[in-house]
Amino acid sequence: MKTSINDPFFGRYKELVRTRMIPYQWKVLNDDIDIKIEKERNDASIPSEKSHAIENFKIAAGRTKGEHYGWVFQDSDVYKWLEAAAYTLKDHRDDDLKKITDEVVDLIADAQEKSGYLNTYFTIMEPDHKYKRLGESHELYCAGHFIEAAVAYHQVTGSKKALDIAVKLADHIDAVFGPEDGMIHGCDGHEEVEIGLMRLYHLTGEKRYLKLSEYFLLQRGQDPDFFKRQFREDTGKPAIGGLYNAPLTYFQIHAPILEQDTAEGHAVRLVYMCTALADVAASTGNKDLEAVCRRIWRNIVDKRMYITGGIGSTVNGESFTLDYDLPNDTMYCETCASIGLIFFARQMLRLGADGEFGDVMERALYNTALSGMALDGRHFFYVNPLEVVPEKSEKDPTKSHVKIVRPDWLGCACCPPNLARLLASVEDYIYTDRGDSVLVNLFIRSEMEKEYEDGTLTVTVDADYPRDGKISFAIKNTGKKPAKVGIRIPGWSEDTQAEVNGEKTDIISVQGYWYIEAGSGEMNVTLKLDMTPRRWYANPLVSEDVGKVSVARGPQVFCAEGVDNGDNLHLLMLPKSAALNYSRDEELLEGVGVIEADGVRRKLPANSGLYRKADETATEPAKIKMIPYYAWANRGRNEMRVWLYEKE
Ligand code: FUB
Ligand code: ZN
Repeated sequence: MKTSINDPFFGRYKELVRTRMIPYQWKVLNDDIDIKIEKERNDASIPSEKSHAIENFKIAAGRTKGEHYGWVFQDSDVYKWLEAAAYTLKDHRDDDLKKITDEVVDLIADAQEKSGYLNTYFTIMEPDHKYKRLGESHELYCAGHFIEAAVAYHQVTGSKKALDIAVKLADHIDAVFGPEDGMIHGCDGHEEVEIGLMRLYHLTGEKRYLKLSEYFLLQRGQDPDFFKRQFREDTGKPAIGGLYNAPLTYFQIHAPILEQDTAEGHAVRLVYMCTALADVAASTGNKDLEAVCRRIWRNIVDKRMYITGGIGSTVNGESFTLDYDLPNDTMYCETCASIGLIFFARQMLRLGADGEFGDVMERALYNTALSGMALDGRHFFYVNPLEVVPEKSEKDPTKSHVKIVRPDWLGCACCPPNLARLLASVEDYIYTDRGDSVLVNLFIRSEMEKEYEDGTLTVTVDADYPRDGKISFAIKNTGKKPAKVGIRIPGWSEDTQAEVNGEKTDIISVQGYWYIEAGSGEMNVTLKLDMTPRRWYANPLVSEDVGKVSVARGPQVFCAEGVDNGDNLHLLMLPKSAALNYSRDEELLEGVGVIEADGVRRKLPANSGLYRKADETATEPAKIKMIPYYAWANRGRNEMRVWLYEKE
């Protein structure tokens, strides 16, 4: 299946990745730009003086001398950047960038040890402690990111060198880890290598990589004391303070993976684990693994996901907490976690054609993932709140992780290059090839081509989405056998209209997809999604959202900002009956939809005392103006709120 895009909305993002993110991040990784690197929360131990990521490789490669600097997983910033650059090169020939990326691959090759081992921290700082503190070491996590980058780079450029490093690394890991005597019976504290190994398996067809990925997954929870035992026994110095004491749930090792039912622990780890699990399940047909994916998926979507597609309710361990615990102002909602949820949804679509997977993918993509970056492509959120009062972030230590505006860069820079690689490859999420059918999951102007039986199936999507809900599909089948194209009918669209070859048609949706039989020749399908702005309410068990309402149009959740509505957004109320008026403002925030409503604002009482016997509920009219959530915090220091109080 070949896919290309030419989309007004994501086209801008892809250009931003190519022209801004890639060059900017390259400079940051080389410490070649004067920026302020912020700690992601108040914690003196966070390394935030510089990135040093490329320098670490130079030292490990023996090209320069010095010490490793940064997080123990700093290498992964380079790998994710390389992967993003690879996707960019697929769209655009760029000899200068290709020269840089080839040199990066050379540098990584030089940093790789003869055995195949690759990790600058341990090569430089603790060569005798490799794989001895897997709970914190991120050695396999980094390996997974390199393998992902190498597969992408090889696929785009044909680079044999990148692939050779990856194969050597994977073979080395395969020789060290496994159930046999004399091998390490363990896994990494942070899932990721499982994803990389599956990508290498898909590229090479080498079953050992699939087996190893499956081994690491099934190893989770088999020996719950493994990480702590390693910590106790190793004489090296801990690289990440506090991980020693992390609960078993943090690493998803509290129970054997086949017995896990709920989304527990560190959110990015959990969704990376599920991504690999769903991939292995889809690739092997293992129903037990599939059942775990489905159970954890249900738990996330029904009880632990924000309306913005954010996940992770607490800064403590960057983790899930409990069902319906979705605080709006102390949450985590890490950008990487929503990116991981998108990865997970994509793999779930291989396990079953269920529109909910597409709905969640779209929710996370258009809201929290995009909110992770400023419109200029050079500032990034790690944490994506649903409610911000700047002074509280500045003065309340429990909210130090809730940034008010996106920093230039972060001490822990996992999110910016992760977002770059997602956006640079967004076309890979639009379609799912299910063998007997092709699903269209996202409404992005694009073209998909697939060799099909005795001909070619082409689907061309024309859309200006999410600005407009009209989507046209030109389906061409040059073969004789009819092809099946499943178009996602979003759960949020209340009144969806359709035409086939100009004739109004009823939509028969099977689990959220409408299947079109495309015989030999060409046909045109038009979908009109209901883009009416709508109110959304949370399950009343979400205590934080009781009495509150949020507003969305299509896939986009909207929010109110202080710059449009004044401070003290908690005094603002959206009446149940107020019309939600939508318009476009091309001058605002690079062109956004705006929703306005006649609201009210609680008046402040004349007596400024803190407590009173009678509630003074006097209100005054107030115009409410809302913008898409992803675009918030692009106009300076500012209050923001997704959930507004509702007035009867
Ligand atoms: O541990 C590596 C990355 O750093 C995680 O994925 C993020 O959540 C951050 O903790
Ligand atoms: Zn991140």
